[in-house]
Amino acid sequence: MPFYGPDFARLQRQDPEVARILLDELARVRGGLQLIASENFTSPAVLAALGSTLTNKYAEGYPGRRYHGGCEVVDRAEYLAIERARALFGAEHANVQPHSGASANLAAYAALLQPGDTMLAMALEHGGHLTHGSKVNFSGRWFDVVAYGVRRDTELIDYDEVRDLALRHQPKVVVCGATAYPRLIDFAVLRDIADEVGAWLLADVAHTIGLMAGGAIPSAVPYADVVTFTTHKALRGPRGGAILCTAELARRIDRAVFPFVQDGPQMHTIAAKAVAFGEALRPEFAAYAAAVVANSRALCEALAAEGMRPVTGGTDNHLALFDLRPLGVSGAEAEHRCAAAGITLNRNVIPYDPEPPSATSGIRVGTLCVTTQGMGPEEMKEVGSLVARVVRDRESAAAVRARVSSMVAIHQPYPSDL
Ligand code: DSN
Repeated sequence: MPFYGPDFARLQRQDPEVARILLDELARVRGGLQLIASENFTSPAVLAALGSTLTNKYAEGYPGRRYHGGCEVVDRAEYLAIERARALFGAEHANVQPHSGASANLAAYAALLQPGDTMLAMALEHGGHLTHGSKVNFSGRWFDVVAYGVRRDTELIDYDEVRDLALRHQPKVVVCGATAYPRLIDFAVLRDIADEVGAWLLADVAHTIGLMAGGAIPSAVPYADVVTFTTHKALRGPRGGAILCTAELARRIDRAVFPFVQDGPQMHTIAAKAVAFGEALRPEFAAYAAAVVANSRALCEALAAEGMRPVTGGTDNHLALFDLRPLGVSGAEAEHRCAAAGITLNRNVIPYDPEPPSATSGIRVGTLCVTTQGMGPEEMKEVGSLVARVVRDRESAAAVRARVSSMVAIHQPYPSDL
């Protein structure tokens, strides 16, 4: 049976143009190495839920309290997703309706802040996220944002600076979580800081929630009032967001998601989130999360051995950030050279980067995809040397691509006999 299932033949007959795009994308991921730190490969079971008739159902409101009729079946999917999320993270309350991480953050801010209120969050250029107060995002336009960063010498979060800024600016919310920070975040210290100034602590752990679910790194849930996350990164679920919070904030969060920020939830995605949470509750997922971190360390060491400087000196999670200035190649050029060899990664600003985001001095790599494909530390050593070879020498792209093809041929994300 072809991977996309029996209905794929119908799509090919009806709309060959779209069918071609689906096949070409499958061929792209099958033919190369995916090192984007925020991507993963969902299971066929998650894809099956996503491709289901639940996409048709309008279900504004919450299970048992809908504004549309006929929700008795989809209610079961949402109850299941909520219960599994609560069990997985030991959370008092879960909202599984946010369409994305950005929607989850928008709802969390709406629950805790009024426009013009002050929030303290990590600067985008030091590893934070667009929705943590960037000037080009709603969060930076609607709130009075005070940014903290990392120290120049250690490239680690400067918790003394966070405390000083909190005492000086008295934020209503302290935001933590990052998209390009390779180390653990000390949620206990941030909890203390938030308590000192009477602020809420919001942890946006979109990148690391799957590692927390698998027990590979400490969880933010016991410390934060609100935890936002995406379900498609380390958690390996469908594209989407979710929010965990204390019982005290449950009603505020629910009302912020619906009706304030969103209307009809995507019930097919919620069913797929339930599938992913169910997968993450299994013991195999803990093994996956541990393997992701082991692979990340191995890849980081391999690239460091090739002369790339790891920001902070290493990694504790699924990603690593490298300063390429020792090699004399910009992040953008490295991204381009890797792409020519079938290796997908992204350029990334490094802390105190003298280059603009369009060029950058760095790259970010992650091991979520390659670990799902079954690669281990030995393969990471080779991946590190292939990346370094093509970054140094663009003429080696064809040779590197050939080796990449052989590696992924025996570690296919989606075998064709599914
Ligand atoms: N910032 C994106 C990334 O980490 O790739 C996710 O929102």
